[in-house]
Amino acid sequence: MGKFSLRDLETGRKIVWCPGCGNFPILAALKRALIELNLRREDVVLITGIGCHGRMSEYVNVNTFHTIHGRVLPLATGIKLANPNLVVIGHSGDGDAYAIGLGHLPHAARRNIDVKLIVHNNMVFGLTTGQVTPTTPKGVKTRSTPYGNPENPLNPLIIALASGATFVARGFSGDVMHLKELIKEAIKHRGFAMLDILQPCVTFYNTYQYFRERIYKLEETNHNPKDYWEAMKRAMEWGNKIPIGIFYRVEKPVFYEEFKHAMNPPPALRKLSKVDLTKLYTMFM
Ligand SMILES: Cc1ncc(C[n+]2csc(CCOP(=O)(O)OP(=O)(O)O)c2C)c(N)n1
Ligand code: SF4
Ligand SMILES: [Mg+2]
Repeated sequence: MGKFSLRDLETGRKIVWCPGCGNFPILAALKRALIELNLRREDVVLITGIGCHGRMSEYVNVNTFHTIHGRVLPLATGIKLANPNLVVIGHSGDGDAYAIGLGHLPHAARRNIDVKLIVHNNMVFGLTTGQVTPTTPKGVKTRSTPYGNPENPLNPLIIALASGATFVARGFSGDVMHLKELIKEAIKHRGFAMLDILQPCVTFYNTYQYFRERIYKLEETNHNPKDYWEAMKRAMEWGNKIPIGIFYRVEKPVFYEEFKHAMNPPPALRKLSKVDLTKLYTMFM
């Protein structure tokens, strides 16, 4: 039995996502994962970016921060470094994480900041009514590419792997139980974890059927998540078959262990009585 129930996680806020949106299973999977991990609600911090996915912070009754567009990772980094006892989970969109916020991803990965980045990858800007993003497949007609997207999409898993991420996974909104397990594994991982979720936007880019016909699970193959080059190879696979599951998972020292001189104790855990502000005051006098 967890330390809180599904009812404790309710906020009472009206859910405004379109009926059938792929965000619903992500919300359900996250709540179940938090309960099954037996965490304390006060230890969980949920940070969201701007977009339809951003509503997550209004629908889960834990510590939340709805930040500005693209800045989920800087905020998550600051919170985790201030208090490493917290479980810091960022929810971002493909626009949020891979367009305006892309600069932050390689750095969080290479530093092995112990935060989780869960990307609701619906391959469009959902909230602003369906424009092209860096993950929209080539040729797809969107609100901003009425003749078809002329660009090649980027591959977020390859970026995470190439940058040194220690946990890289992909889930699908159409399989909520599998998704719940992936979220649990990402949260349990000690280090930077990126979970990209194929999240159909039923209003502007409904990919449910497309993915249902193509996805397969890595754990049902002989895939070894400790093998970096095997992970890279699987991450490149995109066509008639699309893998989901854990691509890569290894243990490495996390950032605050490498940064001990500034983290002893971490800022949020320092005794306020020991802080001498005299020098700071005199600077401004
Ligand atoms: C700095 C800034 N630029 C642009 C916007 C406008 N804007 C709001 S949501 C959004 C796109 C969101 O797309 P995504 O991150 O994929 O989230 P989704 O709505 O698909 O969940 C944009 C461009 C903004 N809010 N702030
Ligand atoms: S616009 Fe798309 S992503 Fe946004 S709530 Fe509607 S279906 Fe979901
Ligand atoms: Mg999006």
